[in-house]
Amino acid sequence: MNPNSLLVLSGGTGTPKLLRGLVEVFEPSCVTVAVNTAEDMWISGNLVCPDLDTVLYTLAGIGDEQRWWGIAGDSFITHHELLKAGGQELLALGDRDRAFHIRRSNLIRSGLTLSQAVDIVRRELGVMVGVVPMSDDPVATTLMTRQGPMHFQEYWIGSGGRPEVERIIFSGLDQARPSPGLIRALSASRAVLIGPSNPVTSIGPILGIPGVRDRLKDKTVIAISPFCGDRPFSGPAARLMQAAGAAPNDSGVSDLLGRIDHFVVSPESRYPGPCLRTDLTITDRSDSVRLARFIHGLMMGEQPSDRTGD
Ligand code: GDP
Ligand code: FO1
Repeated sequence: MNPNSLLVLSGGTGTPKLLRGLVEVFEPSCVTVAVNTAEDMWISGNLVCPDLDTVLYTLAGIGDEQRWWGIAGDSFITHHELLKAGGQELLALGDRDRAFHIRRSNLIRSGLTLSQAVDIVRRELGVMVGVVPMSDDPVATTLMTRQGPMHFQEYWIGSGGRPEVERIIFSGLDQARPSPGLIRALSASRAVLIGPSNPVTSIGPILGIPGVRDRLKDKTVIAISPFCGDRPFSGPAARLMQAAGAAPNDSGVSDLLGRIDHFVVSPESRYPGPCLRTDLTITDRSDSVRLARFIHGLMMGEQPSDRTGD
């Protein structure tokens, strides 16, 4: 086990924001990011992996850091032509973004696994950090709503996140195996960082892969909350946490994540358990670097003075 190696669990917004700084503070070759694939979808004949793509584009320095999806400055000519021709496309796919989907899907069609295809695209993008899908087996997030079952993207984009969610199902998760890269990182890493991602739809599937939670037992687990006080920084985390039977706050985050050695919450949080408090707002690169240094300190055994609840 390498004392400096770090496994990061990621979705497609909060954790990518943190990754910008993390790669400046940690040696890139010591970091592996395992990314949620339960929101992936085949669209217009190609596999779209929103969380994997945001992580890769962010680390390659080409991501759209306003929307936190797609490529900065991308055009949408193909998407609009398709709609004009009477076609449908649930996600607005940018032209350059689509080129990466085509490249990756062709690699998969030629017989490679998702992991192998992602690794080729990662290297082509010049990304030095390890980026791996959580699994090569398909997992799909279905939200059971009052209007019937919906794929995550149908709920979030097709219906604007409005339908009331009663239950969340991850089809295929029980049979999914961790990807080879995730298995390697679980063996090699002393510490696991659960990034500030949605604990239900982004981190939930990664921790839900049979065997993964068990492998965290001998690790130092650091978790960064996606909440600012009583509210998530963005997105549907609160509603989806309630649908998953958890309180929509840091206590619910902690319940969903399980054992955590260092739970980092915002200064405004009313979390009653042991935790560390620091500003979790990540607006620009400097916020991200500051938080990454804080995490590095925790990994090196520094005990910040603002630890409470022990
Ligand atoms: P998704 O895949 O797009 O849902 O993205 P993630 O699951 O990676 O991240 C979504 C979560 O990121 C939301 O629950 C937000 O509250 C959280 N988030 C967004 N911006 C920030 C931020 O600046 N700081 C922190 N700590 N969390 C954030
Ligand atoms: N989110 C949107 O709200 N509208 C879109 O048109 C959209 C397109 C899109 C295309 C590629 C991609 O990788 C992500 C895209 N997203 C879009 C984001 C995505 O639907 C979700 O925010 C994530 O799946 C949540 O992780």
